[in-house]
Order: sequence, then structure tokens, then C-alpha cells
Amino acid sequence: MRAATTYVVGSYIDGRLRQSSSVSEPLAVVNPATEERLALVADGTERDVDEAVAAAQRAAPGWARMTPAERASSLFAFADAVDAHRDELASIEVTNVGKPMAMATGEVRGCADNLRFAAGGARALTAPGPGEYVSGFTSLLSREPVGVVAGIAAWNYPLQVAVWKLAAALAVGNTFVLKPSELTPLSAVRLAEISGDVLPRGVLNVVVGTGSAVGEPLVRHPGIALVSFTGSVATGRRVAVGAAQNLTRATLELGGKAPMVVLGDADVEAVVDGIRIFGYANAGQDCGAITRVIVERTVYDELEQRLPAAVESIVVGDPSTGPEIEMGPVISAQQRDRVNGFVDRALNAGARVVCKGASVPDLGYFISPIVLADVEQSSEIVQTEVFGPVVTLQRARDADECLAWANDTPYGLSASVWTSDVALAHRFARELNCGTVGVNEHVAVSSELPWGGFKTSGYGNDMSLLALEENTQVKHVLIRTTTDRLSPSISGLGGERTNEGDA
Ligand code: TXE
Repeated sequence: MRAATTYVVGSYIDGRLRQSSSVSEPLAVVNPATEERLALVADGTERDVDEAVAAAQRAAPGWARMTPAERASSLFAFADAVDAHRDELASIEVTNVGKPMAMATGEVRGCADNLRFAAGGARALTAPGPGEYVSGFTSLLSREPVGVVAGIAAWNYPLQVAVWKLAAALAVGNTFVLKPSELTPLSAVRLAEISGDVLPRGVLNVVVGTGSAVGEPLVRHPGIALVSFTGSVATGRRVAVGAAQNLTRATLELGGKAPMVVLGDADVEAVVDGIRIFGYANAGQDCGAITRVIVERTVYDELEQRLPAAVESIVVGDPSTGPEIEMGPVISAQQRDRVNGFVDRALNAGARVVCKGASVPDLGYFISPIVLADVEQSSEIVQTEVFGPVVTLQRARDADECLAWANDTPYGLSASVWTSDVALAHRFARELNCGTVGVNEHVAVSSELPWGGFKTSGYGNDMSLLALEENTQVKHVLIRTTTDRLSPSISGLGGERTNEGDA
């Protein structure tokens, strides 16, 4: 590994950057395309977590008391600041994650839009209307912030996922402690620094470090009211168990194994384009990526013949070298070896290579895009999230078998069905057991639309008004409007004031 710098990334707590109290060896933050060390990141400690949560707690009453319009204006200013630093933030994602510049720029644009959407959305949240649901008493339902929210983000969309979480939390009046992945902490820390000009101190804090040193104490901290997590299923389970110690709420976004169902009447050219984009964008490190192409047998051969030209044409390389690069490296040597391990085991189990991109440089964590066929529905390569540029093709007897296979994994994040038959499209939309279904398109994210999973892909949503609501708790305020002395009761002691008649 080449070391370009010894700059040590600190945490951002209570409005200022500070170094970790850890005495352990700092970890390297690496450009995965060049293996060059970009910075060091000191592991965090429980003390760092305590200080960040305390800062967020101190800031919480003032931030929560602001009117939605006042908070919105701070978040609009934050969005403007993100826009003003768009190129800088995008460049950080290019070098730390290995994303093409156009993609990274789009993500930063999306972050500003998330902030603006959440700012406006928090001014329009709804709850059941006030009314006299119990005679003699007026009930009001209000949405309140939960308190301090912890966000834990993964390395595949470091900035975007962090902003999904913090925008929703801050907009409705919570304060926030973010733990970015130890592999990709740079954009989150820079974002927090940028927020320093527009948010009161303590409203947004970032603690850098590993899952064990920072993630676990954060999840278990009694000062945390909600944990919003994105990462692997295994870690998600640990987070759910840790949060349960204090009955802390958790929302979990845990990856997927998205099927693309191609029915006999599909537009094969559109399908090929869809696989090229959604199978290999971000080097396949996307929880919604197309991973399993399940094809009705009548169109299978045509698709298998047309796919190689498209996949082999994907331009792989160091995204810093120019805009023509469409796919960068995977995040780390460990991830490259993990992905290659999945492919080797699939080949040993009888899979066949349909096509593979050109050979990749030795330097950097590159993997050539690959398509595998002749894979069993029960095999590891079909059942387990690979998180790399690997797509499998399966030949199904008919639409029913396509649907059965599509639903037959533990995951349920996203799926798509490709067909020109409207009735079939509706049937698949209804019966695919996952949080997002595309019809003749795989996925499109937008601030207004929720992103969340079924089954082991987790629960809860990022983005949309649903995420804002999940960051609130609902309070019922009961106001006596009668001079009668009886009180409302469900116990029978003052039962005359229930609205359930004699029951
Ligand atoms: O994720 P982890 P990893 C999947 C994907 C990938 C695999 C492993 O299949 O190959 O997971 O990736 C923090 N308490 N996805 O190991 O460990 C950690 O520091 C609290 C899918 O990198 O889940 C990081 O910030 N936090 C996925 C975050 O959790 C803990 C994105 C995610 O890391 C913790 C990433 C703990 N005990 C990987 N341990 C998606 N949904 O998009 C770790 N962390």
C-alpha cells in the first residue's frame, strides 16, 4: 500500500473536529482503485460515543422546540451548502469508494434533494385529526421527535445513506449521531464540518471507528431513542439485539438478492440494457442490484446470446482517470476475495461462464463483470448476497416458476418484472414478496419514495414521508371540555365517558 498522507480523520462532536481518545493503532482509509492510503482513521471509543450522545442530548431541546419552518430553513441552508461543495464531496466518494464521478455527483445532488424534501415534509406531517372521540373530551394527536437518533451507514453509499437517515431525523426535530463505515468515513466527516456553518452545535455529530468500538456502544447507549442501520444481515441482527436491551427502536436496511424476472413477451433489448446498468453499477455493491435474472424459457436463448456484447463493453478502471470509466473497483481486498470466492465455488458446483469482461489491472481491487448460468435455485450463488459485479441467469419453465424462484431467497428488498402483459405485470407486482417492485424498469430512487425491505432485508424505511413518521412518536393529548365530574375510562369506573356505548 502506498501512503500519500498521514492525515488522521477525527470525529465531529459538539460542533468541532476532535481526535479519538483511542490508543489503538489507527486504520488505513484506502483508495480502492489505487490501493493508495488516503488517510488514517483512529478507532473510536465508548468515551467518544458518550460525548457525542451527550452533545446531541444537549442540543435536542432547542432543536425540537424550533418550529418546523425554522428547522426547514436550517436544512435548506444545509442543502445549499451541500450543493456548494458538490464537486468536493463527489471527489471524496470517487477516491474513497471507487465510484465514477457522474454517479458520485448524482448522489451528492440527491443528498441536497433529500434534505430539501425532508425539510418541507416535516411541515406537512399528518396524524388523525383532533376531535371529540370520547364525549366531553377533545383529543389531539401530535407527532413529537423521539430524541437522539443513531445512524449507522455502510460503505457502498457512504454519503447518500447517511443523508437519507439524518435528513429524516433532523427534519422532525431529533438530533443525530452518525457512525460511518470505518472504510469510508471521509465524506461523512466533511459533511458534518460543512453543517457547522448552518446547524446549531450538537445537532449533527459523527463518530468514526469500527463496528465493535463505536457501533456497538452507540446501539446500546441508553441515550439513543432510535437506531437507523444499513449493512449486512448478520450485523443487522446484532444491532436489533443490542437495541432491544433498552427497547430502543430500530430500522434495518439489510441488503438483498434482487431478482429480475424476464417473461416471454419482454422487450429483450430493454432487458439487456437493464442488466448492464443495474447489475454492474457501483461494481454490483448495491443492495438493490439485479443479481438473479430469471428468464422464461421461450426467451432465454435470445437473452443469453445478446447479453455478452453488453456486459463485455462495460468500461472498468480507476474512475479518477476519466469520465469513460463506468465501473470502478470493489471496496477492499477482502471484498474482492469474498466475491471471487463466491464465483469459484459456483464454478466448482457446475456453473458456466456466459461472459466476462476484459481482464482487470493487478493494482486496485478490480473484478471483471461476469454472468454465470446453469446455477441451481438452491445454490449459494443464488441464495446469498454476493455484493459484487456478478449476475446469474436461470431458465424457468413458465411464469409460475419465475415467481416461485424470485420469492425463494431469505431476502425481500427489491425485484423487477419485465413483460408487455399488463395483467401479468400486476400479478407479479402483487405477489413479489419485497419492498420495491419495478415493472419494465428495475429501480428508481427519489426522495418522495420509500426504500425498505421485507423478510431478512429488514424493516422500516429510508426516504419518503414514511421515514419522517418513523422518526417521530405520537402523543395523544386529552382535553376535558365538559364540567361533568366523570372521567373517561376503559376500566368501568367512569365508563359513561367512553364512546363504546354500554359495551
Ligand atoms: O457490513 P457490516 P460489511 C452486505 C454485503 C457485504 C457484507 C459485508 O453482502 O458483502 O454485507 O459488509 C457497522 N454494531 N452489505 O461487513 O459489517 C460497520 O462498522 C453496530 C449490504 O462491511 O454490516 C458499518 O458502519 N455497528 C449492505 C456498518 O455496520 C456495526 C451494505 C455495516 O457494516 C457492528 C454493506 C456492530 N456490532 C454491506 N458491526 C446494504 N444493505 O447495502 C459492524 N458495524
